[in-house]
Amino acid sequence: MVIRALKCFCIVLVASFAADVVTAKTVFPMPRLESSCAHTVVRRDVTTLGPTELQRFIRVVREMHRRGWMDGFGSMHDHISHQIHGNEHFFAWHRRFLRHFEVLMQQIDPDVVLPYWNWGTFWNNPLADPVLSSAYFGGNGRPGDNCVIEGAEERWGRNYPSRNCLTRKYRYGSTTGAFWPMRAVRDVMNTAKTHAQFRSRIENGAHGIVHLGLGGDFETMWAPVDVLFFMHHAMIDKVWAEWQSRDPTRLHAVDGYDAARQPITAQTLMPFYGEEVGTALSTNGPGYCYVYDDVPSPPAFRPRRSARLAFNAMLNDTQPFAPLPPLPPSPPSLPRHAGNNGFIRPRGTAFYDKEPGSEADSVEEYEPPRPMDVSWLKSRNMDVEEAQRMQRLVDDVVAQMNAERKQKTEPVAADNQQN
Ligand SMILES: [Cu+2]
Repeated sequence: MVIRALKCFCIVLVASFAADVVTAKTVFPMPRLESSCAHTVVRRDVTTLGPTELQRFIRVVREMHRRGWMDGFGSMHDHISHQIHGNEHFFAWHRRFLRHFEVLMQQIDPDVVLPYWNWGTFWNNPLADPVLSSAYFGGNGRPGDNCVIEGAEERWGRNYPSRNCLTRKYRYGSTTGAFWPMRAVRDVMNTAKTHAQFRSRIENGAHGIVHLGLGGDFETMWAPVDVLFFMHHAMIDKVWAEWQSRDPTRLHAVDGYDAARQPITAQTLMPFYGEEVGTALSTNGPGYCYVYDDVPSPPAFRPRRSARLAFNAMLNDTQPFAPLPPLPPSPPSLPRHAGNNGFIRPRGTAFYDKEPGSEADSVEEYEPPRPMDVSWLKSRNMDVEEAQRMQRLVDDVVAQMNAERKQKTEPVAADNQQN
């Protein structure tokens, strides 16, 4: 009876939770990470989840929302935003943040894994992206109040930074504008040599354009109130993991600076979590324990003793909620798919059968993403010059893609003339 009353009290506390990370600490769980990996899971493209898997994922995030945890993530991210953006904490800190989210998901359903949103698939026409449809996470907010009223987050409210509905407000009214094609992202992967270069180019390019394009809460520092934030950042994390996979030293060392212009090393502590940056450099390092479906897995990781000790921090392990009743098990994933370079491939019927490029190929010419507004870049403390350099890069890559498409059709015309 007493326990029951306490539980109710917690829920009331969560429901009235607002605007303060100190409040968040008492009701928002911050479990420690495990010091090893019992097993390693595969993060997959959300559109390759089967219907049952997708339903389980949606069920879990709805429960997280009900418990007020999305407000906790939004508040936390907003409170330390200047420490984790625009400097070399960006990648490692967000990897830790996503893992925090995933661990809380697994407190509700241990078999659910965070999927990623591959905005590269429909970069040229995000309106056709199933992830932004009512079958997944919904698209634009409705006219007038910008509330999201379709998809997994249909009619969600939020309590941070104020009581309102969850909003999105597409950059051009009814459209987001284009995102980055993967070819331009790979161009950055191929040319960035240091962590600092890579971080700055990704953060001020492919990463920013998605936040700005979706608008509403998504373009603010409390964007983590929207689950799509975690799926967008899982994609960014995957891009980092792919860049890391090209040079094993990137799994052990970082370079660059923090917000106070102090050098960052693998021993620097991450803001808020208080764990060493080095502990977040490998996706399947202790406490992280995941790989991406189309990125080569980092080698198995043996923690140094000091790394193990670094999982400390002012974290508590409150679990004030009763577990949900069990769900039917997901269909198992195929271990390996022949002819796929040994990458782990999802199995099963995808909820949505994507045909990569089919949408984009029907248009005359690809349009590159439009430049991000200087005022928005400045309001988010982003690097205006880097964003402009990235704009030139993506413009060039898209122009090249258009030229190649023209070439593909022109030889046919030449042949016809000869006949
Ligand atoms: Cu962020």
